[in-house]
Amino acid sequence: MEASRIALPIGTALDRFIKNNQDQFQYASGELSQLLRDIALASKVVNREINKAGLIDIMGAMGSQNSTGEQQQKLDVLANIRFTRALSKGGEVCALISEETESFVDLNNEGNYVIAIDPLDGSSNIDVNVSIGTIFSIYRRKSKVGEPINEQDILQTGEDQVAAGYILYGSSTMLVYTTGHGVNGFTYEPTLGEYVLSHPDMTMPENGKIYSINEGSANSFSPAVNDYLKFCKDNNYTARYIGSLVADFHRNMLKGGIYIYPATAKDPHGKLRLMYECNALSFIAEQAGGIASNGKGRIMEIKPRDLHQRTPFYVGSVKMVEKAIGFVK
Ligand code: P6P
Repeated sequence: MEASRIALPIGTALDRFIKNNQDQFQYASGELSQLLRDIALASKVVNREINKAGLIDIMGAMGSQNSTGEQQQKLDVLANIRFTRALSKGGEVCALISEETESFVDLNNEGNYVIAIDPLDGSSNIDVNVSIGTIFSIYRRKSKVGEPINEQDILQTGEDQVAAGYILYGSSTMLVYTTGHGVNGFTYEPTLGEYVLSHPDMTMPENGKIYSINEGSANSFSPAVNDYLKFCKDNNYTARYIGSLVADFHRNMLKGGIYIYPATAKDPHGKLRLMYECNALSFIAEQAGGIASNGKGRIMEIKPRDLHQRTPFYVGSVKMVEKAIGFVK
């Protein structure tokens, strides 16, 4: 039985919130707290660079590709450097999995955590000033400190996450995370340089009328997916698709809804990546009372085979995801 928590007031600084909730965490030695601070610090630097992207020459493509063959935007590379540097200096992370690097990065320190991160998701939206995000999952190292990093450290199932979160660089910048005790949202106050509690104990509405999918690919959706989309239209649902996963997910967290990226002709296993996109958002969704599925079962039960493995993704309000899975299963 969890000790009753004294609810912290809106406006509580992130550092204070982390400290007050540190004892909830099974490894309460403060390491995870430091790791969350390291992520928050890096996000403030990335946020600053995003906010001035239009003013200095960091917009546009690098002319290089990332590990999954996608065009790297300059801010993708900058964000990856910033998070890698902050996590390496923080000393709590021994290995890092990133969309931007082919293999895992051994940070050569004695940290007890492994992080999987998409440093800047939706980066193709940077040049058109649409919200983008950072997504991260945190795992406990399985191997002993001093032993080499091994596959058991790197390819962990979503159920093994000890924390997960996202940063949304939108009309305001928000950090939303869970350590398995509910979900809390913090809004960045730039004049203070602080994240402050703005959305305590976030819960995803059980139902909703917003569906989020790229219908431009409908010709290659399965008949079952198209049958579900017809159900949505017949029931006067609203279509909302920003094309930036964190932004679409966050809206559904607040208003209720479903986000779907199914298998398509171009991406027969789905486009989104299990390790650094879907697992983190699935942990958050479930902690907020939602559901996350690959169309057959829980995302968080998928045993990863590869760092950059893709999966179909159905995530959002319980009633909506259950309905959609009823069509596709
Ligand atoms: P499409 C961005 O590249 C991303 O990974 C997600 O942020 C977004 O939801 C999705 O891909 C958009 O993909 O194929 O609809 O352009």
